[in-house]
Amino acid sequence: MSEVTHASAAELLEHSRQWVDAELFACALRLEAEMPGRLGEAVAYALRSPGKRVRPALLLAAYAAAGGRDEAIIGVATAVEIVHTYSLVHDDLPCMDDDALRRGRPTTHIAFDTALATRVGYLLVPFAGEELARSARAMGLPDTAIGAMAVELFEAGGIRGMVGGQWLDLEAEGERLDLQRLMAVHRGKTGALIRAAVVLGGLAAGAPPGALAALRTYGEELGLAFQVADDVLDATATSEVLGKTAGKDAEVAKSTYVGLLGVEAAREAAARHEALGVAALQAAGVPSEALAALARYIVTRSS
Ligand code: GRG
Repeated sequence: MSEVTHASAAELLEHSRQWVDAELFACALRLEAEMPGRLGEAVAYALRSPGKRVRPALLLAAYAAAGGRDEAIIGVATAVEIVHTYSLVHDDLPCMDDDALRRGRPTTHIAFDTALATRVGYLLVPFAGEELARSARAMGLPDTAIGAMAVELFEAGGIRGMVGGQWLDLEAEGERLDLQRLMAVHRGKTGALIRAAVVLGGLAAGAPPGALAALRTYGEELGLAFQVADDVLDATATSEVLGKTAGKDAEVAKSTYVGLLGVEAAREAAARHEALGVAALQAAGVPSEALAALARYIVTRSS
């Protein structure tokens, strides 16, 4: 596996994008062959949509920081991106955020239809599980490690993570949440999968308990920072730059960091979470310029 500890965030993301895109496109081809017709086309459309690939980049950097060197790790990173892809397809559905634009293209239910987009999401979840297990086995990881990785990913995707956070978020529309409740939404909806990406990198590399705990703290802090930065971008950037509809939070009166604190204080909050995450790694002696660079990118990104 190529060395990633000294690269800039832009290089890390480009490396991750090229590597994970090749895997995602291969998955899309396989699924299209297995499911001829509109369903196969819709799954492939979702898998091929051009994201930033932040979660795979975090996973690859955490894996390298914990001493991992096996190239089959890309399959584990792809599994996390597939769970993320499902969440975007479902998040955009009319029964959730009801959005027509994602990653600069029509959302899956607009390009196809709502029933197909719903099925695409449901198909992608077990497919991510297969991808995770297949890659972890190819790496020769013991069943205990594979089990721990599966629990990490699917708990993060479930009621104690992404589904739970999204649920709270949808229920709270039009309501003014205090900072504590808003943090719980952000930690679940967005933070849990980002934390899982980082922890999976550590688990796959066989990181010792202290390093794993530090990676978990880093993932937790950066997951929160990611959504705070997202709140700022929703309020300050254009749809063209974001590739998704900007200004949506204000439109549906969603509680956000920007709504509660204002843009500047929200930016400062994101930077505080970045600092806490990076400090946890330093305190545990986990050396990673790559994870520090990605943390900086997460809070300063423009899309
Ligand atoms: C059953 C209630 C229920 C929920 C289903 C759909 C869902 C689970 C959860 C939605 C989670 C979600 C989409 C959270 C937003 C996370 C977020 C900030 C996404 C944008 O991530 P980026 O910027 O996007 O990394 P790209 O496009 O670059 O991959």
